[in-house]
Parts: sequence; structure tokens; C-alpha cells
Amino acid sequence: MRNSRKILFLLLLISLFLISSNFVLARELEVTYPAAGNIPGPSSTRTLLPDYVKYIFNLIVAISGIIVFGIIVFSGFRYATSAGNPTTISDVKDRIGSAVIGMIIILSSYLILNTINPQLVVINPILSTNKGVVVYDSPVSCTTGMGNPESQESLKPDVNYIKFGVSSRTLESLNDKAGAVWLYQSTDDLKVNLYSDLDWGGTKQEVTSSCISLPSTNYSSIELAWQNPGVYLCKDSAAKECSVYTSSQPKLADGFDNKVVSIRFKNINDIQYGAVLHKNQNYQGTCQVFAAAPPSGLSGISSVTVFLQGTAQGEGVTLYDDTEYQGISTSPYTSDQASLGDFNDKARSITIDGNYMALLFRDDNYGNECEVLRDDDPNLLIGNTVVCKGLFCIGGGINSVKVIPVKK
Ligand SMILES: [Ca+2]
Ligand SMILES: [Ca+2]
Ligand SMILES: [Ca+2]
Repeated sequence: MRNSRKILFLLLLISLFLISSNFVLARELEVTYPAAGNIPGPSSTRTLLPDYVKYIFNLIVAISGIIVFGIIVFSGFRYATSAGNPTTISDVKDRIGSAVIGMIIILSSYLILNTINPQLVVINPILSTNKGVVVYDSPVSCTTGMGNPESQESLKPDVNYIKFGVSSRTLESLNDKAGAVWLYQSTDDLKVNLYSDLDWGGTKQEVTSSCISLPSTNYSSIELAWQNPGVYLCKDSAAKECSVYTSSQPKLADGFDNKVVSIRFKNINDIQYGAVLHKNQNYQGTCQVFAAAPPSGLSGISSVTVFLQGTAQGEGVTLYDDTEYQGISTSPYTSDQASLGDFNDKARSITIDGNYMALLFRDDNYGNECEVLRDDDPNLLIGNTVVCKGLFCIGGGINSVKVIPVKK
């Protein structure tokens, strides 16, 4: 009897989860959103999945909170009127226990989703295709088993090796030794130098072929200078220790979160990169936009929107004080607006006509929470971060806008 009640209650919660998910997703699709959970392609700026998860989660917590509250009130009432009947008391305890367990299950499912999600959405051509170098601590033959460090290891069990995707200030983990270097998956777009001292100091040894066996010299640091076009986010102002981005990433490469101090752009022909650097993961928090390398001094960067610079064309960015492009609208902007004046905090939908990308800011002078939009949005209250309402949102609404010409 008790067990069947528990099962019934869990089933109710699960079906609520499913019903509310479908309900929210359907509503999102109604307002012509891209399909939920789309993995961002090279041209996409936004990852919608975290927004959906957040939205669904909030709804479920609200509904479950009401249910749990209702159960506790009802159980409390039954307890008060039980007149010490042991069956009623144990039944009441049971109900409250089930409600709490249900709540815990919902909260942990969110934690799991939240943990898995960043990995689902991170794709970086360079960082995920395992391009880089393998450095061996003692000389190995370039002809035998070089294509696969694992087989090299089986040939010579005492040889240690480490894979590098970006420069390293130290080869401490190889006891400051490099006996051989093998470049894998990439030869054209990567230049590799070994240095006798830490921090790329002392004498430099260029690695000129895809595999090099070195004399028994000690090396203490390695530089991987990527040549391919993209946005380079670097841990040092000399731009030696960099991760490369050719598409927007809700999370920086391993070891680069909050560690980026400088940015570089490598462009080819008519492709010119630009980047919006966000303080938080998933393109949230404050942001700054760059189309050329600034002096170093960046800090706290956790995600990046990569775009291609374009020429201004089209009407521009228009804001409306109602959803679905209704109500009073601003005149189309083709240049930055440090304050929207009377229109501050009023925008509820946005259209972008032509080759533009819009950066929306919560405060005047491009301050506070920022959000990048490339396309029209009929409802800035759903699935967005910059416009918010309620107790926990101070000054929630757009006060300033940057209008950036991009290639679409
Ligand atoms: Ca950060
Ligand atoms: Ca929206
Ligand atoms: Ca505001």
C-alpha cells in the first residue's frame, strides 16, 4: 500500500516533468525558435540548450514546490487531527518523506544535466580533433611506431611522452627532457619550437619536420605557434600560450577559464575574425567586443562568441516595447547607442535587418549583463538573459546597444 503510493507519487512527478517539458518546448517553437538543443554550428552565436534547461527547471521547481507545500500542509492537518492514531501518523510521515525524496530527485536531475551539458555543447575543431604534438623524453626512432605513441610505448616501456595542444612554459612533467617530437594530425598549420629554459627562454630549437629525433639536449619549454586563421585567446601578453577558436564556444579550452590575458586575430584574405568575450560561461555576464587586438589586460574571460566582420548593410536593429514586434519601436540603429533614454528597460522584442549583430546591455554605457543576438527575437523575456523581471533582477532591461556589422 505504502509502496504503491510512493510509486504513484514518483510517476506523477515524472509525468509532470514530461508534460511541462513538452509544454515549454512547444511554446518556444511557436515563437519560431530554432530547435531546442541544437549544437551550435560555426555561424551560430547562441546555445539555447542551457536556456531551455534553466526555463524547464524553474517551472518544475515551482510546480513541485507547490505540490510539496500542499502535501506538507495536508499531512500536517491530518497529523493534527489524528488524535495520536499510530497508523495515521506513520502515513503522514510516509507522505512527507516521499515529497522530500521527489524534490531531491528533481534537484539532482538538474545537477546531472548541468554537468553533462557543457560537454555536449563544446566543439572546437582544433581542440577536439587532437591536433598537436607528442613529446618523448628520450630519443625514439621516427620510423618505428611513431604514428601512435601507445605503440611506441609498447616498443620501449621506459619512454615517457606527453601530448601538447598548446604551448607550455615548462617540460617539468618530462623532467625537462625532449628526445623526440612528433606532430600529429597537422603539419602545415603548426610551428613548434623547443627552448632550453623555462618560459620559452634560452636557445631555441625549431621542429622543422613532422617528426624529429633530438640529440640528448635538455629542453624546458615548448611553443606551439598555430598558423591557422581564428581567434587566439592567450594566457600571456606575448601570445605564446594560446587556444584557438573558429566558432563560438560556451566554455573555453581546458585550463583557459579565467586565465586569458590577451587576444589575437589571424585572418586570411577577406575573412576577418572578431570576438565578443564574456565573463561567464554560456555567453553570460558582462562582455567586451573586439575586432582587433587590444593591449593585453583581459581578465575573467569564460566564453567566446566568434564572428566574421562584415560591411554595414540593411536597416539595422529595431527594438519594440511589446512582444511579437508590436507596440512602440525605436528608429533602426546602425550604430552603437550608449543609452536608450526613455526606452531604457522597455524592449520586449527585436528585429535585425541586414548584416548586423546586436549586443544588448542591461545598463547604460554597455554595462552589466550582456547578450549577443544575430537574429530577430519576438520575445526577449523568454530564453534570454539580459532582460529579466522579478525580485532577483536589478535594472532588468536593455539600456544600451552595440551594433556590429558582420558577415552572415
Ligand atoms: Ca569568468
Ligand atoms: Ca527570446
Ligand atoms: Ca536596465
